[in-house]
Amino acid sequence: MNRETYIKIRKLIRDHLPKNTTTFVFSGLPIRKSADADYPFHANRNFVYATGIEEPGAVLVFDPKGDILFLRDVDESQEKWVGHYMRKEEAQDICGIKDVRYFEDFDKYLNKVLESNNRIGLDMDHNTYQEQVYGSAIGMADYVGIQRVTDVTEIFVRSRMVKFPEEVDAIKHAIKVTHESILAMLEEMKPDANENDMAARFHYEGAKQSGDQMFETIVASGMNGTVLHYIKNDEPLNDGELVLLDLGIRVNHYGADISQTYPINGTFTPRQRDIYNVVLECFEAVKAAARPGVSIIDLNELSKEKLAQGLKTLGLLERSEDIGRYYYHSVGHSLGLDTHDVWSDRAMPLEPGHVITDEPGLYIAEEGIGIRIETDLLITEDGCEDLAPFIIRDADGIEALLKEIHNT
Ligand SMILES: [Mn+2]
Repeated sequence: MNRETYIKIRKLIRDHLPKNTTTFVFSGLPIRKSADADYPFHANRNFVYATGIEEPGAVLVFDPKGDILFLRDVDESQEKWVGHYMRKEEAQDICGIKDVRYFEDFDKYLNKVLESNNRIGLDMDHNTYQEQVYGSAIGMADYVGIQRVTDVTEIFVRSRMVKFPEEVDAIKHAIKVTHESILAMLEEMKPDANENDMAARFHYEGAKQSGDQMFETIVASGMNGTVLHYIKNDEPLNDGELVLLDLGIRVNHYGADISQTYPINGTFTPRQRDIYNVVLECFEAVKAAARPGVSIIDLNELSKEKLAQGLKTLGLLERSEDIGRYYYHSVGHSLGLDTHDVWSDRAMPLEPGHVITDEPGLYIAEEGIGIRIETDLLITEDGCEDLAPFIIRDADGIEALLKEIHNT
């Protein structure tokens, strides 16, 4: 996103911040993996939301006089080991904050703030695992005294739930890359190949377009498809079984969350097709119902009804209230900078600008069948927009697509 968007986002946050408060938002510090190695750094999403910057050890300050960004002090010898440290000019260019300083000036600045009567605003809902003073909200609250602190997390949550058009564009781009990567990985889908052939190809295609995994990729064939978050992805693809994909590429901080289910040999069995169609009908019903005023709980109740109805027709279920045997998650969640993005309440009515997933599924363990279909919906004034309309989901269309991909 461009710097004007980040300026807009910070203005929105600032408009909701309490008066006479100086608010600090930490990017966070890397987490130690083992010995002298850290996990790849992943900044506090509220910090990224307001800056577009993924640098560790940075602090965004909403000073009553204007925004200030502190970057970690440049360490040229460390740069030879771990790579580039962001400079002032680069940060200014990305986020549009003019007053960028290095951390060596932070103490002096903080002392000035503490001498004033201002309260301290902190985004408390993150980095609780970090103990370093100045590295985290917790450390800072300890340092300045908790009685002087106002938690501003809710302001970020409320703001992040409703997406700016530029954020929707970023999600759409991630979905496009995800779609292209799925088409490529289908070339690897054939009996006796392995789940990891497909997963590796998906990651390769995403990386070629500067993407990484929004969450751990799920390539779950046969019985594995009945485990909601199966991520081992190392079993053979068996002839006659289905493979359930739940995956998303993230590009420029925003990612997709898409699920598709395919017959490994290219053709659904009649039984698989019947169950698949129950899920697809539910998926379409949720899409038709998603609009302002409806809640995620409402959509989930609709899903349970639809799925139960379908399974009764197939003779798999007698009583609707037993649907929990075959459907045991919720039909959707908010999507944005996080896969399960911030959300205040599942009973809250949807509003234009929300982005949620539509992902019903059925998991028939006794038959080794797991099916999930998922897209990402933008709630509009009078309904919703499917952000992945180009993905083929009907059973005939899927079989035709697989024929084309495998030249059969
Ligand atoms: Mn999802």
